[in-house]
Amino acid sequence: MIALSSATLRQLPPQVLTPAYDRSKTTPGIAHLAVGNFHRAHQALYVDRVLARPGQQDWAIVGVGLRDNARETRRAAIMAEQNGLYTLTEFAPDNTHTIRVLGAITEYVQAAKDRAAAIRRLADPTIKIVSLTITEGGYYVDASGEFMLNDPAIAEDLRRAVPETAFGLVTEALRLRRDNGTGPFTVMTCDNLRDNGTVARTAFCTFAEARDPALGAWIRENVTFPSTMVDRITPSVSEADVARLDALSGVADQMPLFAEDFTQWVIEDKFCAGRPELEAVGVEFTDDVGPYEQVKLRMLNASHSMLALPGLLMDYDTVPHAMADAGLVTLLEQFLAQDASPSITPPKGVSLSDYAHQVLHRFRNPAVGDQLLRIASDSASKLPVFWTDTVKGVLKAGADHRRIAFGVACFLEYLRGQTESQKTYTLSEPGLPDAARALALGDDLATGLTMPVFAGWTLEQYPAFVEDVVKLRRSIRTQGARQTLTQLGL
Ligand code: CS2
Repeated sequence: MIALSSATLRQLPPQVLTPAYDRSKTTPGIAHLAVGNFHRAHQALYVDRVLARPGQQDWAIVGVGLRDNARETRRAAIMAEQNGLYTLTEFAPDNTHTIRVLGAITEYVQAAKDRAAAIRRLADPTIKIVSLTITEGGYYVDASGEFMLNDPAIAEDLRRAVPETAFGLVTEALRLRRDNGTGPFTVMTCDNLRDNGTVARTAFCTFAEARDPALGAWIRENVTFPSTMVDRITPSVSEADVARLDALSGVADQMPLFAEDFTQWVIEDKFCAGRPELEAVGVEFTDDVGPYEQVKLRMLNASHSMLALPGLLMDYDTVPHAMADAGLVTLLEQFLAQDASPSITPPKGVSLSDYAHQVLHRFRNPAVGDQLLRIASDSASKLPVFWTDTVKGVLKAGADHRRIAFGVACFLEYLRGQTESQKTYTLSEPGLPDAARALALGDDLATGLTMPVFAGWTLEQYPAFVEDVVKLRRSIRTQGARQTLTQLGL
């Protein structure tokens, strides 16, 4: 197999598509913070396409790794060895696939190695957009929409001379830009949050104001924070996947990735320092991302969680495996049609029943084999984003709340880390402090509902719902999630 780097790019097997532009003639105009699989399979693909268009060579990406751990060091080393190149294999539901080498990330900076240098890199006048995927829980904005200035991680970063968080790096880079007269860059969030541009604006501006009021005011005045809706199912990549993907491509890529063939990106057209011609490569620009985002978060992401939490308890491992369970499919079909849809105002021309159908079709894609554990991870940060509006709508309307009560019961039981056949799994709940998790694990099955996850759900007004969640939890503990789901009689 042939190793992947700029030197071998023209010698790769014919089934592998390669960048249709000369990478040496491009310069980064975008800096992306936190270069995970999703960014590499989504934004970097659109940028790869745009770089091949006339006059668009100034929009390559400099990736910025924020974490300070062995995984990040390895990522940076591979990025260097492979000159930022990697393969993306896109699988259609009929198992046909396309393999391409993406070349959009032409430079990689491991911020932890030299934070001041990373700040200077962002401050370079050629950078027009700083985009980010720092996860749903990464914005430190609470249920009432306030940035958590008192959170220890934030409070500490505010005191550091050279900060370490995304907020700190961006604030200090913008200070240099203001002082040098370079002007602002756009800060573009690509995380799954409701009204993500506003959340990003709140987070970055509040942080900056707390650090330096005058700078904060300048940022509020000059920087734009477009909202975005991003969509592409991108599973985690195991060692076995690496071997499988490399065998398929014939390329010895140390960090290959795969995704479904579906992709969508809708962006609010609000760029204070210009933007690439992304509309030419499939991105939709709009004045109001809200309706797109409602549909995506409350249908796709919400039903992903609605599948993953019970699915894990029922001993399934991947989405397509769980989708072979008729009980779970009925749960999702009804959740989408009866619980989520009634409170959604879709964009013009979008049919919610078609969308629901398409979501289930995407979940069935056998080649993607997305992991339930990946989807369940950080549920404490995701559920407030994905489920809150639906739950509030159902409860307020006095509608049938069985499915959401079951989903909530499964979430609380999932926190115990054990399937119904007593197999254990490793939880990844960075947004859930131990004290909050303890609330879910005690003998009083109602106290779990007092966790911050449910803030704003006004559950105290719905005792019948609370009672049902408790009953369902008891049932899951004694009879298992599968039996409990059957007894729901959906
Ligand atoms: C998933 C998302 O992690 C999750 O909760 O629902 O990663 C999902 O796959 C993407 O948002 C799809 O666009």
